[in-house]
Amino acid sequence: MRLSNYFLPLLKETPAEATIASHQYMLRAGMIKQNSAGIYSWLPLGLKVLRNIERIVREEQNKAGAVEMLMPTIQSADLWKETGRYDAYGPEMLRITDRGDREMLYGPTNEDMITDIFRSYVRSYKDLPKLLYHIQWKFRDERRPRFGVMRGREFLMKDTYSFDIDKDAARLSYNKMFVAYLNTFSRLGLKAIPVKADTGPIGGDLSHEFVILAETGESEVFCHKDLVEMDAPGDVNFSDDLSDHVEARTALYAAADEMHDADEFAKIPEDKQLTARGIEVGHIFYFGDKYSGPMKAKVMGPDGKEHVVMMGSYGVGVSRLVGGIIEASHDQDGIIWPKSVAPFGVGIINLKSGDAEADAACEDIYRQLTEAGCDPLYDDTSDRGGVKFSRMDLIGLPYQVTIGPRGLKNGVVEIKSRRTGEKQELSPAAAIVFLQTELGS
Ligand code: 5CA
Repeated sequence: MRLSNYFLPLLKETPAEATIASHQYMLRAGMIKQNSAGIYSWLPLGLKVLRNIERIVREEQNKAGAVEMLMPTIQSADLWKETGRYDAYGPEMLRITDRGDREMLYGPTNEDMITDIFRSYVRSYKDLPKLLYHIQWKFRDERRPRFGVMRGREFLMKDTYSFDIDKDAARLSYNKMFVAYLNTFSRLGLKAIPVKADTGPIGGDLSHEFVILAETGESEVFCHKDLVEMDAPGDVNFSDDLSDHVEARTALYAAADEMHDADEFAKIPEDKQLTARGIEVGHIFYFGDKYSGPMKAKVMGPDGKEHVVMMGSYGVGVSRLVGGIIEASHDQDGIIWPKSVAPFGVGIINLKSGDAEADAACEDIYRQLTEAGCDPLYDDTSDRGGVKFSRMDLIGLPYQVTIGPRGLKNGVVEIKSRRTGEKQELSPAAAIVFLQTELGS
């Protein structure tokens, strides 16, 4: 992409309403624009990151055996009346009436609807287990939308729903999602800790939140320090019993503030006690027959009898993750994207636009990096070098290649790593090989 052709509306000043780094940088880097409280347009740079996160979340869901579909944003109130949630949900639900005076709502979540879909088609235990998911916009009329996309009113969520014949089988589905979440967050460059959590309006008696540690997090977490050091399981066979991976983590104390038990926490050796702020990026629930019971979602079991299916649901805050990743990875100059989600792989800085030799060298590298799959953003504008450098630092691409007449005279260009600040001079050909290797493309 040529910057001259792109739409990157940067802000010079930090907007007063933004109090945390991710919100400030997302506005300044032209990633989002607020349209009304907690409702944002995703500008091109922001959308690229959102789509990259979505892709990784999707790939890990598919690996775990979940099947993608898409449910609508607008739902009929009827299903929610069947489960009793229409009244229970409260003012967070945006209620709408259509022209025929029918009660509708903008979905804050989809348990009721997916249970209806399931009961319409599935009749036998032979079709279980089933894991279905979608990635869809949700609306919650939050009392205090804040911190940009972290607590929005309209936000993008990946929500998966599991259906099993009994509680033991449902636990296996829960474990699959538990492991898939650890792998997902690790690919996003995050250390996410599973902590025991309250189930709120989703319900059920078993639930874990996945939190990333950040000073600006909205929840307080208490946990064993070893949890922070544990690597994600990585390559596993999802048809295996994954309980070892889950138990290795749940054996260590970890709780969000509303589930915290000070006496249990005190039993951890003092040097291993960690109290920190965290951002909830995922939340998984087992709630058995809470929805399948009242909605009569039943299948025929191997015993020839009807069984109410046992269910769970599993959410990832896809749009919240954009902010969460920035909270975990930035410095005073701007964002530092992990390679896996960066909006572009590398920025090309032409130090002397208009100079025939510099222009030709930039065009050449731009073409070769594009062909090599490095997704370059070429700053071909006539701005000063200093402006170009600080712009690239702000938007946080993993690498910058700087090309100017002086280097070209010596046959070199300069590559800078945004994360380490390390610079090296290489021939243009070596620079392309280096970037292609680093960016894994
Ligand atoms: N149906 C269940 C799981 S599928 C559910 O809705 N769970 S949830 O309420 O915990 O939401 C799932 C995830 O969505 C949360 O972990 C969080 O990362 C994200 N999320 C929730 N509310 C917001 C919000 N107002 N703004 C941005 N992200 C949110």
